[in-house]
Amino acid sequence: MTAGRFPDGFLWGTATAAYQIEGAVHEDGRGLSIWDTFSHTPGKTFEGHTGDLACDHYRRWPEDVRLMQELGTPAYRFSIAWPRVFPKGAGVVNERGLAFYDRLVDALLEAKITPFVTLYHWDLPQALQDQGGWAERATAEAFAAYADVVARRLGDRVRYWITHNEPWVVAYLGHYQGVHAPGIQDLATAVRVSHHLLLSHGLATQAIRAASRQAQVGITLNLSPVMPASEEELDRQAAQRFDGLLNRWFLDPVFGRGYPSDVRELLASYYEPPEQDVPVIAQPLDFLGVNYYAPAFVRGVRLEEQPLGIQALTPAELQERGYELTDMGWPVVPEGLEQLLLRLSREYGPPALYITENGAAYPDERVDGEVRDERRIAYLAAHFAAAHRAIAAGVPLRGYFVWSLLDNFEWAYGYSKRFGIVYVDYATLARLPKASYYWYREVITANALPERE
Ligand code: IFM
Repeated sequence: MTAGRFPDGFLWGTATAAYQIEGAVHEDGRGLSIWDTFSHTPGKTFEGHTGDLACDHYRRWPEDVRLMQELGTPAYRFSIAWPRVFPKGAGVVNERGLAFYDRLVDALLEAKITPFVTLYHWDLPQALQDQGGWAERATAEAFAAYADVVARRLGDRVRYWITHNEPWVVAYLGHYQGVHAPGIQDLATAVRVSHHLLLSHGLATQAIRAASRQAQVGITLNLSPVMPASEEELDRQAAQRFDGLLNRWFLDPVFGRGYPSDVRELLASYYEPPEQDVPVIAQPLDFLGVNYYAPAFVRGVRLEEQPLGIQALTPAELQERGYELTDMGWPVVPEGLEQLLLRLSREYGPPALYITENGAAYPDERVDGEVRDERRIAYLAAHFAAAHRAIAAGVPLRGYFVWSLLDNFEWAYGYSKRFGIVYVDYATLARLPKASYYWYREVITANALPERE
């Protein structure tokens, strides 16, 4: 690899998720998801925002594919809405829902864009939640049945499959902190859920492989280096614990090592995953998807005071320590990405890695018909450079998906946070490529980082 250039065939892309962009929540027989319920519950999202209309991608997808084609991205990661395929979560397949993804896949291939399909990006059918959701083992089985149907339908054209997006977020933000759907606040439930998500990953991987011989299957985890607030023992132990909960609890079983014993012990009084499931989770993977935004900075709290003994540093504290923050209050630390990729490669030896999400929210404004998002360009440039250094050091990184193609529904933050490289005017739903879109196009064309000015 020559200086600044990425390997030939490197897959540049953008990423989105169904509930965040599609809208059309009652169209073509779609059933309700837990995010419909949650976002319509007063007080749960910023100013009561919902995904009812979102970016109206369900109707405007041809324009969005055109935007990708003009960008020149060789790949696109999107998710399938389970409640479009199975409005009740299981049972009768909704043909019209499947047909939407069929058309989208065909259009992408026509535009020479390789689809990366995520099967679960947080929109569980409400009907399954009504029966206990991910806290129930039956949901893992229903997920495998859904994976089977989708893989049989699209598997002749889709090669890359991602079972889950960020199971830690689903388990902890959805079932412990309760700030995501379904809004449960119970640690024991969160741990159970994390196990059923991992089990369902294993079952779905088997189903996808049985349905399509060309399938390349992976899982996307949100991973971060964890930094202690200080060198004090209490903080260092908290960092070790959080690394266990966030990173190792998911990586270790997926890579065939079983659950890490220190975390098992920490969580034992809440839930103990059954041993017989561990080999199911450990299906050989074709790749690991990594979502990286920032490291985690934590301080220790006595376990008698708080169940996990971990407290995240606040954005104000991070700023005091000199970190630049994005609009999410997340610190900009590109070296964290390099460090993470090196660790994954060294400790887990994945056959291939993809950065399945990386990007930043900034309060973009349209001025004279342009969005000059220089800070996003700087963020991406620094992270691309970090990825480049990791590749040069031997990490098998094969592609990079920028989050996100479009500004979209940022979950509990509604439309108040903009991550897109294309600006969406929510009053008209018009799309306007930002400066970062044109900058990214240059990177892709050159397959290299632009010369420094
Ligand atoms: O918007 C989310 C996405 O759905 C999952 N990963 C993080 C993004 C930014 O918060």
